Amino acid sequence: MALDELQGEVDKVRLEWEEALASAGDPESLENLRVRFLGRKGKVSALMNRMKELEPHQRAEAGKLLNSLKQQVTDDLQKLQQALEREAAEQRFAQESYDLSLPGVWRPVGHVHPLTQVRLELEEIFLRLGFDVAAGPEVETEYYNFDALNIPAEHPARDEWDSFYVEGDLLLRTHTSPVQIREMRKRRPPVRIVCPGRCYRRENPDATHAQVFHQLELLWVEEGLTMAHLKWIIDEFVTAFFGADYEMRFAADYFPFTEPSAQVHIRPRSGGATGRHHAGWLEIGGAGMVDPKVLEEVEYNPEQYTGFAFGLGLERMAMLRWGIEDIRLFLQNDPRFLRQF
Ligand code: FA5
Repeated sequence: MALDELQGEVDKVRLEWEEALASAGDPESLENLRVRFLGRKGKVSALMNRMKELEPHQRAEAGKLLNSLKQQVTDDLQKLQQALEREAAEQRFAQESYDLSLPGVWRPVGHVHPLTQVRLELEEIFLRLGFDVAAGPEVETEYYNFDALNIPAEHPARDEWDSFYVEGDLLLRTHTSPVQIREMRKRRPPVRIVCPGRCYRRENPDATHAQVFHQLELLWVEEGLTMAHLKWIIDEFVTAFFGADYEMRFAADYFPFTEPSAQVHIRPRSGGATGRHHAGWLEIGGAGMVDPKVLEEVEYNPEQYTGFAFGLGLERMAMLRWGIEDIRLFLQNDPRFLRQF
């Protein structure tokens, strides 16, 4: 084959290409064209194969011819493909419309459980007042839960009808007070700790009693502490947590591990209900001066040190704050309830 013959073939294929291109109007026919011209058995490749029929000195020239054809086909294909894509996008945009007034897609995000909110807030308040946050085991020995706290063997709480026993003398702690003993054993005065945690009692559940609930224990032991300091601390935290509209008072009570002991009551200063809150005095926990027998048990000298403690029900705090009337709601994990906090 001579060079001009090849030139003729190239021109023919080019012409065919240009005609074919003019009629291609969608991605599928474009792909067919690509195969027809650039595919392994396509027209351009067929011409390339014929190079070997040329004299060697003509091959460089022939290569240029063929490459320019191949380049043109490749460029045209690419341009047409881009044009088709652009056209398709424009068509789609013309058909689609956006209603900017539609509400967005709401993605549910979890949040902190109301009881955890109360716990974190109380921890924050007591940290500011100089207390450490401590923790103790939920499975306790009778010694820490009762004996060390001066709760005698015949006390009804020690009955298996009132407490959940695990085995032997192990039980689920009925209050957070055993942490007092554990922490006093670990530290030397001054001791200032709070301990929030889960407690368990064999109760008949009702709107204000659960079998699993939370307390926050507070303990301060140092030289020269009196009931007035206890009252001051409670006042501080009631104001910090509930606001200045609340006041507190003590009512006489009995706990084996404190002497004297008191119930802590709070109420709105106005005396009436504020918002969703209750009217009248409400008990939020127990308190008192640490009994000297308890101090002796941890080898603190009761002649030198005095201390006070209190235990609050966290559910009670949350119920007061938000006007929740049934304690069982905290454990049911019903999103309709939880979403409100
Ligand atoms: C005690 O548990 C004492 N350890 C508190 C204490 C600590 C007194 C330090 C003195 C010094 P009491 O059994 O009253 O006391 O419980 C304290 C609070 O825990 C109650 O006021 C109540 O808010 C909460 N509470 C008790 N039992 C339940 C229950 N079954 N369900 C929900 N909350 C409870």
